[in-house]
Amino acid sequence: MLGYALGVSSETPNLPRRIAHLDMDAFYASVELLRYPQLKGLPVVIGGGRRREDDLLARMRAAQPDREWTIEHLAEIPVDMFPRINGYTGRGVITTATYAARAFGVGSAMGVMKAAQLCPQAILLPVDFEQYRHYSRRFKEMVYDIAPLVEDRGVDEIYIDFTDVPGGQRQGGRALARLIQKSITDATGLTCSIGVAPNKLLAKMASELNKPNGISILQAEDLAEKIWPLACRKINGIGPKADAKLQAHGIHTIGELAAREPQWLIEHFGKSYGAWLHAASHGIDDRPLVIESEPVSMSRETTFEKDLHVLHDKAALGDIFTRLCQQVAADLQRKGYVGKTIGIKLRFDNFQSVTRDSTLDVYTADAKAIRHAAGLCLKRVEFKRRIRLLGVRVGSLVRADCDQALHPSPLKALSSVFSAREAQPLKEPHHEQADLF
Ligand code: TTP
Ligand code: MG
Ligand code: MG
Repeated sequence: MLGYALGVSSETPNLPRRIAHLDMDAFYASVELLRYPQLKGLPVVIGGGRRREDDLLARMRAAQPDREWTIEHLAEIPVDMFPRINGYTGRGVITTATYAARAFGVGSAMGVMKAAQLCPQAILLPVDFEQYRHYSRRFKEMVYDIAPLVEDRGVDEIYIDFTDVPGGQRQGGRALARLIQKSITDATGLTCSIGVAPNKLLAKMASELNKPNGISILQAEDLAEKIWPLACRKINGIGPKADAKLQAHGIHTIGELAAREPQWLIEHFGKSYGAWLHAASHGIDDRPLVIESEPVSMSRETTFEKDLHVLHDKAALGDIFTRLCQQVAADLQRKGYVGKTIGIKLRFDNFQSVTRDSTLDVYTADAKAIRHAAGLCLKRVEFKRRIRLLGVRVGSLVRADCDQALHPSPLKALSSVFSAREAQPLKEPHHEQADLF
């Protein structure tokens, strides 16, 4: 993984800096509702233990033994079969709650038993970190594809530099924020809230102003109206201790903090923290985005309107395959990346998926080189069924202008882009078929 911090990330100095903060809504709970859509709108809390998928299904099999209950039937489990929080006795803590549960005062970091007192009818689901990580990756990928300068802030939030992205300045960033929200919802079924502001500090506050599924646009001149009435704790960096001390001095809101002389703040809170409190309360923050993880891969895929046959539809498949390679190459070139792991993905009509990849000796963003390497990968697949989906991926990305990409080691430079590592042998060779597209 590459890591470097960009300075002030705008490359065009005359465009005002626009930074977005995106945070997923009730993240763990919303992911759970994707598999249990029948719980939408109900108070649900997540916590109390690790997931044991089969518990619920086992209950269903016992309750209704005359029909099949598998992982595909999760959405059909009746609501009253779900465990309620009121039977819970333990020291577990809630990770999050749906907005319906929050209406009862239930929230993150609360003991499950305390939550049970506030909202005994709430449904209690265990955590499934693997699933949350999966959706975390998915939503971040959607954003990278639209706006590549992203600072990862953990499982459900990121900062995004809107400054130079098309639409990033329009209506203060609202147009781009809408597009990102829609792309994430279309791809995952999840909603998020986005704040767009001149810097990270204000963007983070803005993203909370309109939750869930909201967009807040903040300009420097909105400070007095929208930020100063908020409690000091809303500033990311004012913790409970500092807040208690501020309160003791009669400072409750950010506006009251902003009204204090910087010298007074320095005397009471120290040189560095005092000066920072003053700057923060005036909405000043020029921290750059820390781009910790560059996109590691770019891909294009397509699901066919009808499943295609490797022989009967070979011309169509060949055309689509070439076009996907051209699209990925264009994406790489547009975003300034080159990669050297070329992969393919296929999904068959029974929904079984296969992937194959191979690593080139040199980095590339060239459509023909990608097509060639991807074609070799295809030869390693057995085609026993019709194809439903085809995808091409380029991974191991680096920036096209970095040393690695520009100056491959002399030995490796001798070998051509086309010397893709030899395909692993097939159990049953199907070369003729694969050669067809
Ligand atoms: P948050 O973004 O703080 O909360 P949220 O996404 O659940 O709700 P909101 O709509 O207000 O953003 O945290 C993201 C996830 O991190 C959350 O779904 C569960 C987990 N988490 C914990 O496990 N413990 C905690 O104390 C908090 C705050 C979050
Ligand atoms: Mg969240
Ligand atoms: Mg969050």
